[in-house]
Formats: sequence, C-alpha cells, structure tokens
Amino acid sequence: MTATSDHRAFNEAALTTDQGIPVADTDNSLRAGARGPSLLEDFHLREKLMRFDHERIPERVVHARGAGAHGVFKIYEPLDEFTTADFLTDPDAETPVFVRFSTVQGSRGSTDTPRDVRGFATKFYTRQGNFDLVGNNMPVFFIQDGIKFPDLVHALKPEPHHEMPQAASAHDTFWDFVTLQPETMHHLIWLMSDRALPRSYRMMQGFGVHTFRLVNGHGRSTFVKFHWTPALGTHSLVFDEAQKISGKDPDFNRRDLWEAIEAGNFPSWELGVQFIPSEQAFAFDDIDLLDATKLIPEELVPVTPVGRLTLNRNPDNFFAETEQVAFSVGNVVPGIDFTDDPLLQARLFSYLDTQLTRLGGPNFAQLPINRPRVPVRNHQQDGFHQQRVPVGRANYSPNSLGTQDDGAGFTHHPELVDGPKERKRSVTFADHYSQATLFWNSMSAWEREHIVAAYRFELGKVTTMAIRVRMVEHLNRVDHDLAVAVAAGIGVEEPVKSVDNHGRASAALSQAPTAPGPVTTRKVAILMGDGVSARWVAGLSEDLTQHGVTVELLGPVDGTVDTDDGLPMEVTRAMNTVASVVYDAVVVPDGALSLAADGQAVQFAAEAYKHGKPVTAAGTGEDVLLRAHIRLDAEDPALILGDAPAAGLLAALAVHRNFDRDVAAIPA
Ligand code: HDE
Repeated sequence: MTATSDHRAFNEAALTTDQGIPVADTDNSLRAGARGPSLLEDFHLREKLMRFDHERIPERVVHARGAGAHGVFKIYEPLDEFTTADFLTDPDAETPVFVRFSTVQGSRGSTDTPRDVRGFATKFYTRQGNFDLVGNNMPVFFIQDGIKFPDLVHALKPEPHHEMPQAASAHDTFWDFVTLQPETMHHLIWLMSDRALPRSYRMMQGFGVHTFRLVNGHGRSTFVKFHWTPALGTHSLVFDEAQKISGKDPDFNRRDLWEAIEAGNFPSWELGVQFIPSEQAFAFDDIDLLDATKLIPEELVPVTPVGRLTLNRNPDNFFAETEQVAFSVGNVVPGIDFTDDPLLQARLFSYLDTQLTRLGGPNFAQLPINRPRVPVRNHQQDGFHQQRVPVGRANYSPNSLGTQDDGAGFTHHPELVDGPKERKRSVTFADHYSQATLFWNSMSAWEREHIVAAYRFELGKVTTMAIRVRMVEHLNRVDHDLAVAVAAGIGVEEPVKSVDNHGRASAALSQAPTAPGPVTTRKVAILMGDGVSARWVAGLSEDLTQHGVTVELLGPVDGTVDTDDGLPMEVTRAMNTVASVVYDAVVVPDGALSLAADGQAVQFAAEAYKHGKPVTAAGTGEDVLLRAHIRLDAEDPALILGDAPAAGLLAALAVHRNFDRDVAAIPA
C-alpha cells in the first residue's frame, strides 16, 4: 500500500467532527490531568453535546407515531381519458414512492395498537413533481369543516390538565365533543369497529377520503375517490389482544412492516378509483360529494383498479426519512386537482404551515426525503437551512436575465364560483346518521358484537353520565338495537325507539371474509418442551413454511429441547419473551408433557383461542387445551386436532379468525 492510499483509507473510516477534522478519541474529554477539570477548548466535546442537546424536533401535532417505507407505483392501463398526470398515463413509468403509516392520537413514543384511525400517506416522486395522497384507513372523517379540526384534536388528545389518557379516545373530553358535534357519528362507528385495530399496516385499506378531481387534456374534470386495497386482505386484531400487544410489543405494527420488507415479502396495495362524471355531482340523493363524512357506496359507483403500489425498501434512517418526511395535500401534479370540500380546503393551508415549526423553517422541501426527483427552479430564496446555492442575479420575475415560467405548467381547473360570503354549512351536509346506519347494517354478527363492546368500553370510561346519555340518544338514531345494547352496558336507561332503520347495506364495508385469502407472512407459534415429537414438529413446520407462513418454535428457555427421537431441537426463542398476542395461531404438539403443567403454555393456548385464532394440538398437546378450558368436541374449523393438521391450519389462517366461538368462560 502506498502512503497516499493509506492516508485516504484512514480518513474514510475514521470519525470526524462536523467540520471534517479527524477525531482521535471520542471516549475521554480533554482534562487538565487525568483527574482534573474539563477544558473549555475541547471543541469535540462541545460539538458532540451541542448536537445531542438539539436532537429532538417537535413531533407532529397529530399522527406523531409512524413507520415508513420506500417503494414503487405503476399503473395497469393509461388513464388519459381522465387525466394528464404523467405517472397515471405512461404505462412504462415506475414512480418511486415513500409511504408513512401512522396512528393519530398518541405521541411519537406511544404504542402501535391503540383503538385509533391510521394514517396512510403516500408521496409519489413523479416526473412532474411530487404528488402526495395523504389518506387514512377509514373512508370518512369526523368533521365536515376544517375550522373544527383544532377542537376535534384538542378533545381527542390527552386532557390538558393532567395529560391523560395517552393514545386513547376513551375519555370525557372526546365523547363530550363528539356528542355535541353529531356530524362525527359516521366516523365514530368506524372508530368503534375493528377497522381501528389493524392486524398489520400491510393488511389495511387506505382512502383519500375527500373527493378530488382528475382533469384530462381537453380540460374535462371527473370527480374521484381514491382507494388502496391490500393484497393480503383487510384484517384486524381484537381489542383485548391489541391492548395486550401495547405492553408486550408496543412496536408491533412497525416491526411487522420492517420485518416483512427485510425478508423480501414486499407488501402491496392496488390503487382503485371511483370515477364520478361532473354531470353526476348531484346524482346521489343523500350524498354531497363535498362532505367528507360521507362515502359513496361501491354499489353506486364501483371501484376501478388502476395500478399497484409495492413497498420494497426500508428506510436507512428513521429520523432522516420517516420523521422528516413532510406530506402536504396541496402537493398535486398537473391533471389532479382539488374540490371545494371545506375540510380539504383547510388542509391545503395546514400541512404547509405545520412544517415551519416542525422542520424549523421554509426549506424543508430540500431535505432528501422531501426533495422532488426533478429539477427545482424558482426565485424563492434564503431562510433557515438553505442548502441550495442559487446562481445568477435574476431572483425576481419577470426578468430578462434568468429563468422564467413558460406558461405550460400546472393550471387550476377553471371552476365557476359564485356565492355570497357567509359562514354557513350547505343543507346537503345535514344528514349525520344514515351512513352510520349503513355501516352498522353492513356488519356481520361478530363485527356488531365488537362494535357494541367498543362503545361500552369507551363510554364506560366516560365519568360524566350526561355524556353517556347523549351518546345513547345519537345511537338511537343510528339503530335502535345498537343503542339498547350499548345502553345496557353503561348504566343508561333503555331509549325509546324514535326512527326506523332504513335497511340499506353495502357489502364492501364488512371485513368478514367472503373467500380464503393469502397466508403469506402469517406467524405461527409452536410450543416446545422436552419429549416433543420431532417428526410431527418438523413435518408441520415444513408444510407451513412452504406456504410462506413464518413458524417460530418457543422453548421453555432459549437453546434446545430434547425430542422424542433423542436429538436436541433448537428453538427460535424462549416463550417468556413473547406472548400469544403477537402470533396468528398457536400449536401444541404431541409429546411435550411438561407443557400441561406450565401456566404460560396454557395461557398461550387459552388466549389465542379467546381471540378467535386457529389453535392446533395433537396427542398430549390436547391436555394443554383442556386446561385452558377449551372444549375439544366443539364444532370449530379453527380448532384443529390430530396428526395431520397442516391443511386445516392453513385453511383457518386463510380466513384469519373464527369469531363464532363461545369464549365467555375462557379465563385469559
Ligand atoms: Fe391531517 N394533519 N389534518 N388529516 N393528516 C397532519 O400534518 C389536518 C385530515 C393525515 O405521515 C399534520 O405534517 C387538518 C384528514 C395524515 O406525516 C397537520 C385537517 C385526513 C397525516 C394536519 C386534517 C388526514 C396527517 C400533522 C382538517 C385523511 C400524517 C403533521 C382540515 C384524509 C402524515 C403534518 C404523515 C398529518 C392537519 C384532516 C390525514 C397538522 C387541519 C381528513 C395521514 O398539518
């Protein structure tokens, strides 16, 4: 090695200060003698501490807790009929994207699995600049006008006097506000449903919520609603499970996304669009397209699949990418435009504004994660953290000395607007109940049970009785039986029936599976103990992994167990480091006699059964189920007993859960 290359190698590997000065020792500060005082001239110590002292930035005021990933988006067929947007019309375009999923209420360090709405925000780095689709996993929103957003969020967030509860809507101020603002009733029933507890970000739908518009080359505008549909199906946790996960693995959804991508199991979603020709803007009797508390049932306007999003790369650095990404509903490209939805209009201001505080100035679009993948040219200048070095002297327009607009860029759809200035809601926004009823009518029996239980839990935490009573009155206008069931659980008098249920339903709103779905990446725990049948465990593991299922062998401790054929078998991890709630199914094999006497193993089986999960046992494994009070003679397609359980277990995983069990007596 020559002296020169030696020198370069040293520089590339060694630590430096922010000024690029090589650091010789980052473990000891500069002192006057080994036991003497520290010296002010230690620039390395001062810089290191200064940087550390300022590591935190303000978290997002909502959606603070999140997880992100990179990926690509590609359309199926060109959409020239509807839009000029390049990424929606060029069939060869592979558009890079960054997606951030989030909860809404909790702080940045809060748990992943509260009962909450989830954010689903996508930044498309198109060849015409960035398009952000900043959506949620529920197709409607609590309020109709953005001027109510601070009130909604204040009421939802921890109460201001004692800052409790964290990441939870089950408290007085939230229910006080929503019961006084009845437009929230539709979104509330979604929040009380299993949609608020996604099993995985990978198994969650996404919605643009507002009506947007696409504009084609002839200037024709079409109203659209955006839908994301996950390839793995839409699945949820149950509430008891979600609450326990909050303690056992608060990073549950974040970890799930990270691990799937690391393992090469790239999650994907289909983008679907509901197209509504402008002439049909008023075609739906009780739905105003500008009202974000309403959805358009798929029976009225089908969802047309238009493209696929695939997430295929984890961020290199959480802070630089997931934390610093700045979405804005206002980031649209030519061919996509807004509507007059008053919630959307307020968002157009809010997202740009919030970044000034959160990211410390106006130059946040220059951060690597926010930077468009096309050249940026304009006369904006200066401000904190300017990273560009503009050249030339023409920093104004018009000019004859530098860059000018060429008139061919984004044009706003020239919609005719006419009306008096007034603070007024349209009468077409007045119906707050019929779509909540539609949602309730569309639920399966078990989904309804979960909804009733959720209202009872949330309202049961509300200490002001008058608020509970108010909510029951609202529910009575959604559906009388629902109101009666909730009232009975929260000490409120049964209401008198006041309105008839309209009886309409929309199949797409239910999560009850209509056909088996993929089992890829589902996680199965096999409980292990000495004496376990090696052949049985190996055979089942192989059958499951062949179908893409992740199998983990849980031992009494880390290391190995002795199998029935005399050989040790390595376990994946010790049982005490996990819990049934982080798995999709639990298996108790034959031969591991110690398991029936192990309370932890019994709890594993009981809890999994209680949460509707597939449970499998063979031979002596059945004793564990008996101790868990599981009835082995029950007719239950997700309780798979016997020597060859693989097919039954795969079939049960493919429909996610069996909620037709009587689990009242299960003590988990
Ligand atoms: Fe947001 N919202 N929002 N929101 N929102 C923010 O922007 C706001 C609304 C949504 O992963 C903030 O950068 C107002 C609807 C997501 O970084 C803030 C109103 C929908 C994310 C903000 C709404 C959303 C945010 C906080 C009513 C679904 C996370 C930090 C007018 C369609 C994006 C930030 C990410 C984040 C304001 C309503 C979705 C404060 C004023 C409706 C997914 O600007």
